[in-house]
Amino acid sequence: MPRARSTTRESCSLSQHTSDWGEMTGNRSRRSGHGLREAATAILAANDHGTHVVPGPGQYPAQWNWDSALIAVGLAHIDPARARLEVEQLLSGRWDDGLLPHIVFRPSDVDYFPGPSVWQSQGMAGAPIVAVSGITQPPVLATAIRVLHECHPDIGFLERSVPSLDRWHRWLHDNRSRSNPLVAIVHPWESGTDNSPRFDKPLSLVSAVDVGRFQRRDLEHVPAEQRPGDEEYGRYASLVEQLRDRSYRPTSDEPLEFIYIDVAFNSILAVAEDDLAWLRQQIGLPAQEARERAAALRQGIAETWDDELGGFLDFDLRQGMPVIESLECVTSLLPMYAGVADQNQLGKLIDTLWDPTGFGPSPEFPVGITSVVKRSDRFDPRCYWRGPVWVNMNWLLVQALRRHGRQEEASRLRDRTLDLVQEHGFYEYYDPRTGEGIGCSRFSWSASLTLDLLERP
Ligand code: 9WN
Repeated sequence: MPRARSTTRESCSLSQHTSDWGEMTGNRSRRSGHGLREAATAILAANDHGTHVVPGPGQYPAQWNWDSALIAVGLAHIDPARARLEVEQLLSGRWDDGLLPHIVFRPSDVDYFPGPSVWQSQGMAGAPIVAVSGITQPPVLATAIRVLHECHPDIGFLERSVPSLDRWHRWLHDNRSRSNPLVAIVHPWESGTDNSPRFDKPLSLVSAVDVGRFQRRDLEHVPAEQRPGDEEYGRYASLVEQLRDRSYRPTSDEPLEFIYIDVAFNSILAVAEDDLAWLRQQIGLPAQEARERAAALRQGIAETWDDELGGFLDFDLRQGMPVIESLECVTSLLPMYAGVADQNQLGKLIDTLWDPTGFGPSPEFPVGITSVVKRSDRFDPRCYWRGPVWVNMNWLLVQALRRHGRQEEASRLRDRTLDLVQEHGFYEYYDPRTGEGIGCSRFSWSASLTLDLLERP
C-alpha cells in the first residue's frame, strides 16, 4: 500500500524540483505539489490489489505490463518496496522462453474480455503458473527499474529482476525481428495504443470473428463513443484466436494477418536497451550486447525517415508498405524519446508537436498533446487513441524534450500536464477541448506519472 512520501535522503531532489517549478508557473498549489501528491498517492492505494496495482477500477481488473512499469515509476517516489513488488509480480508472469505478457490475470476469474478462458495460456508449454495473455506490450519496464534504482538503489532486487528483463528483450529480438533490427508487433494491443488510426488499414485486412460470439466488458464501464468499435473488436478477437492457434509463437516464415513495425514500440525498446545495459553494469554484468541492440534499433528507426513527408514512418509488413497515416499519430514523435532524430528531423518533429493543427494546443483544443493531429479526418476528441490527450504520452514527450536539451518546452509540457490532472482528476484520457476526463476514472498511470513529474527534475 503506498504510504506518504518518503522523507529519506534518496527522495529524488524533490525540493529543488518543486522550487524551480514554482518560479516558472507561479501556481501556489502546484509549487508545493501539495494536494496533488496526496491525491495521486490515494489513487494508487485504492487501486492496489496487494500483488499488483490495477490500471483502473472495474474496467481493468488485472495486471497490465506497461501500466505496471509506469506505476512503478510513481511508486518509486513514495513506496520503493511496493514498486519492487509490482515489478517482481509482473516478472513472475513471464513465459519460460522470455515473453513478458501484456496481461497477468490475478485472480484468474476476472470480469474482462478477453479473459483467461480466451487466452488459454494454462496448459500450454512454457506458460507461467498464473494465467496470462500471449502477446506483449511496449517494453518500458527496464526504464522503470532504472528510475527505481536511481531513487532507491537495491542491488539484490536488480540481481533478481535483471535476468528476466534481459530474457524478455532477447525474446523480442529473437521472435519478432524480420530481416531488420526493428521488432514487429502482431496485435494492435501490443502497441498499447490499440485503435490508433495508423492501424485502420492493416486491421481492415484482418478477418473478423462475429462479435455476437463474445461479450465486450469495456462497454459496461465506458460509453461506446469513447472506445473502439465492434468491428475492431471482432478483428482484435480474431487475431487472438489466430495467435493462440500458433501457441503465440508464429514462426518467422508464417504469413500473419497483422504484422507491423511500430516506430514508437521500437523507440521505447531502444531506450530500454540503454537502461538494461546500465542496470547490468550496476550488478557487474557485461553490457555490450544490450548496447549493440540499442544501436541497431536506433539505426533501424533512423532508416524509417521519409524526407518528403518529414517523419519516421511505421511499416506494415503484411502489405510490405510504409504506413503514411502513422504520421498523424503522436507515437510518430517518439524517435525523439530515443534520441534518434538529427537537428533537421528534430526541428520538424517539434514543429508538429506544438503546431495547433498538429498535436499542440489551439484555441478550440486548448489541452495538449492530442493523440492524433487535429487536421486529420480521423481525429476524434473523445475516442480513446484517436484524439484524446494521454498522460503517458505527455510523460514520454517530456523525457524526449529533456533528452534534447529543450528544458523550457519540457517544463511547459510538464506544467500543462500537471494543470490538467489537478483541474480534472486522474482519468485514462482527456477531451482536448475542455480537459474533461474520459475513459476509466481513477486511472493509475495518470496518478503515478504525476508523482514522477512532481518529483523528478
Ligand atoms: C487492451 C490497461 C490497458 C493499457 C493500454 C490501453 C488499454 C486494453 C483495453 O488498457 O488496452 O490491452 O482493454 O482496451 O490501450 O495501453 O495498457 O490500462
